[in-house]
Amino acid sequence: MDSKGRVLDKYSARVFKNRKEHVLVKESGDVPQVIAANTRVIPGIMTHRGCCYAGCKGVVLAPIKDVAVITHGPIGCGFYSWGTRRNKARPGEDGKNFVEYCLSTDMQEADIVFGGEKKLRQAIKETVEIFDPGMIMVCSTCPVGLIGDDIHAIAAEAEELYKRPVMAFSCEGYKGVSQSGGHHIANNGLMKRVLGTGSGTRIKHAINILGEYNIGGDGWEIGRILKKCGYHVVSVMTGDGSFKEMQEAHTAELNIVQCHRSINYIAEMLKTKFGTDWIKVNFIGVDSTAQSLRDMALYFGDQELIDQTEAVIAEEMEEVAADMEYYRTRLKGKTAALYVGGSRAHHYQKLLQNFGIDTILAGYEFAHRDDYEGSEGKADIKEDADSKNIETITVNPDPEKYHLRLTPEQFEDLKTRIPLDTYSGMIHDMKDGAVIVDDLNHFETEEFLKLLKPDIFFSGIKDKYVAQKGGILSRQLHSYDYSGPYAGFKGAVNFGKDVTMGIYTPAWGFVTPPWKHTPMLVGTYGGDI
Ligand code: CFM
Repeated sequence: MDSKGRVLDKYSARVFKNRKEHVLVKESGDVPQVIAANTRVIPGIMTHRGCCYAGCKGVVLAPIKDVAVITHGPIGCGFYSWGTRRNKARPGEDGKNFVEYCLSTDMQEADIVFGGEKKLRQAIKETVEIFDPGMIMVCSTCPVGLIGDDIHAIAAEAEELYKRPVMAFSCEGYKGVSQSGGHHIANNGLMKRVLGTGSGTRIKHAINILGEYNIGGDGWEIGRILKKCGYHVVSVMTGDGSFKEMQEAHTAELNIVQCHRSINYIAEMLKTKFGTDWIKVNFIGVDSTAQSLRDMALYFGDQELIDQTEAVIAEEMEEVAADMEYYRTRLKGKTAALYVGGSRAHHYQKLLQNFGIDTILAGYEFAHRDDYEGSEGKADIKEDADSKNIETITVNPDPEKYHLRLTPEQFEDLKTRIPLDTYSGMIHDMKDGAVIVDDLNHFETEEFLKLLKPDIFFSGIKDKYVAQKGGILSRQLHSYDYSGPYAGFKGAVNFGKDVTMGIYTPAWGFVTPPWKHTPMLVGTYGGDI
């Protein structure tokens, strides 16, 4: 029996029937493999997923530094979405940076019984008086949807009163099956009210960076490289982002997409509305960074830009070559398992390859089939009740701002050479025999780790200690364990250094758990025997 069979064998027939569709062993050959994804977790299974509010407020909206985001709900949701993600930001043009604040209506029992609208009005008023932000966003948590507070009406009223945009997001935690629904809701809101609403006109070699959240400073490092190549970055969505910059998103000639899962909706809607093409990039790993830069230059087809790109790649590669080689000698031949949200389990495989580390298991928490199977997989995704629960908005070409950069012939030609308007997915890049797991749960994590014995398990705070206490090195790919940046050329060296330090300091492997030598349970019988 293979590892998949051995792990799933312990399930009851019903659970087995469900989970077997979410686990694949990569097969050789070109036959596309299908995986079940973006479906409900079976009740009772310990999943590592988050909620819709986490995806909307925590992931997409919170990094926008010049917007004050108010969590309408009991304080716990606000607290747990406060600073737990390392999306760093510097004050913007107006000198403001709300990223480090946690604004919440702190709903109490009386508000649940009698309604929380009064409190929300008051919270918006205080936000205006204390912070005077250029824009306010309100995000709902579960009870708000249950009791029916009309946050959209209150936002419209406040907008009128305070003469500034106030947007509301109905992103109650229970909507959809994971945080992925929240990404979609946030994308819809930004598209409706923010993106491309400015008055600027197209700028040469201007780009938007989509799906880059500046975790550990990644976005800053990517921005540094892009500027050196000669690009003008109009806006970043949304790491260290600014709503004012996003309003000018239509002035870009190209959109580059780092995290496909969280923002593919915007990439496609910007294409429909403004005609802006998008390409899939990956700035994690030195070779993939170089490839992404080359793809971008090829899109523009400008010789000066192509030459400058090559010069930047040569210079940056040269700078990191000795360190990369050193860490490669220390890490070559090691194996890794990766389990992260919806894109990093793919992106980081490229960086691991730079050090000769093999990925033997990879999985996403909440990705959809196209993130595994590639854009082709999207064609036969069937809508279910949960996905229909998330609004899909329709956008139309903007009569004034719509502009196609390429002729249809140029587009078709480039499509064969660069990832234009398409994403190839994770499965495509995995080795034969590697295991791919969707929504890897706590039980399966423990079992797969015991069976496959990777040298490193890359995951997050919820699952990290299970591995670590089992003697397997664990590094967090969400927060980078407070290190970083890991993106680009220099980031790759930081990553190599951190992993090398971890591997050669196998502290947890030296610990003998107390139950190995001391009985853990001591007790007496109570009552009459
Ligand atoms: Fe995209 Fe992200 Fe990810 Fe994601 Fe996330 Fe994140 Fe992530 Mo944590 S947007 S899908 S919802 S790359 S917070 S910056 S690390 S799970 S793999």
